[in-house]
Amino acid sequence: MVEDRRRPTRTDLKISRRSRWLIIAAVLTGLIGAGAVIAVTRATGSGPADKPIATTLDCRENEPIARTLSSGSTWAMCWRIDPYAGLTLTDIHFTPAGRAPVQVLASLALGQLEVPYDTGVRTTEDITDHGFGGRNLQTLVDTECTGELKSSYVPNFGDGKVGGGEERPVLCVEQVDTGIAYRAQSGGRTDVARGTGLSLSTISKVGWYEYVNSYLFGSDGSIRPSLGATGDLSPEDYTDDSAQGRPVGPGDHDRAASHSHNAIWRLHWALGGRGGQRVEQYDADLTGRSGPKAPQLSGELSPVEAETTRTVANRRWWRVLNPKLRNEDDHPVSYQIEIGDTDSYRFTDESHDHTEQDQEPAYDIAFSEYLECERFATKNPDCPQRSVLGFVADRQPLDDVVAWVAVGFHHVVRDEDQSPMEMHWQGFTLLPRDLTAQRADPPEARKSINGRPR
Ligand SMILES: [Cu+2]
Repeated sequence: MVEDRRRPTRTDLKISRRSRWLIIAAVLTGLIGAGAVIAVTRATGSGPADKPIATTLDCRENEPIARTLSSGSTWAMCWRIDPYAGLTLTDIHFTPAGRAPVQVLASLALGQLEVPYDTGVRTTEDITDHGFGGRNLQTLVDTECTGELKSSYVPNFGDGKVGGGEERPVLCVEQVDTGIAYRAQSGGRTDVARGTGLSLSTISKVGWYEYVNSYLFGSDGSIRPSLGATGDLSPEDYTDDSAQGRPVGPGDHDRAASHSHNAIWRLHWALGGRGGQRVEQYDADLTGRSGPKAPQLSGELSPVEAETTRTVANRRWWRVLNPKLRNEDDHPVSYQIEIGDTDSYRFTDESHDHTEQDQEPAYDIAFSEYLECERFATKNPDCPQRSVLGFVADRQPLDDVVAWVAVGFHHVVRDEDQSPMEMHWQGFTLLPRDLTAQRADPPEARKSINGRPR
């Protein structure tokens, strides 16, 4: 992807990636005690707002997860292990401090993970061909998780109709420090607070790679899905071509092939409940005019009314809203989808003849109308359409919205990838936009500030 198409605001994602990497690396290498970086995890249901929302959740397979974070706000949801998608979160609710719960998503999971090598000799579709569940889903131990391990029944093969299965600890639930949430100094006083986040993660080993499938739910209502990759480089994928790999051995020897980790997440929206969801795209651009001190920009939201695919651009983001659900300022409640750092891609399954048009990235985000069988972005079985491009082809109007967020990472191998590989991360951010009329947890001295201060 060319540089000017990248979104400029990647700080949040980078910080969360780095801090998570530090935490995982430090814990795995035993350099720090668990308490040094990570706050003590509260038991499920112990927070003041946990009980009401958690007890209303009708979770079919496992007990609900609920945590009240530093802001006094609560996240609550159900979880299960899908044989293919792996960790699948459903009925995701956010309860801002002192307010009523708001459903955000009906479900959230990986929709595909493809790893094509630059040599063109190999590609794997890890979700549909191998699966993040089943035996690929790893049993976790305390060194991998400083919080609480949760068990689920995991079939050994497919849906478990044959071959049996086992109840195993596979989900790590941690409460993590997310740094300074806010700081404001004026009139001789300083208001400052740190934030916490609820981190849910599993590990799946597919071939030589081991993936950390992670979701971070922030005290600010944010959600950060991310995928970390470690394990080992594929010993079968080395090349003599210097344009398709980098040497990891001494001198110019042993060129490990470059490759891509093309991930896509499936987000079934349910802001205030399923249906009645609307999508908008925001774009801002220079007007060509200038004020006395700076160039003038013009930005606007435009409706995305029918199924479609879109690509990232500078100063572009999307939001899903429920026009009937309003905050105390009478603004519609929405969530913003921020795609940060990505190497845009086209799934190999969508590029059969490798024509010039085939080489263009297909999309960075797609919006489709919910259909139960449309679960995977490519190689989708038992459905009229095989892939996202097929799902959106008939341009149905959007109401029960599924967003497909594609984030690619082109992995040019370095010496540090041996061995095991340093963790590399890819992901994106969902931010609440106008869910509450102010931040969920204003300090006492700031509670009166809602609009231009008089
Ligand atoms: Cu890689």
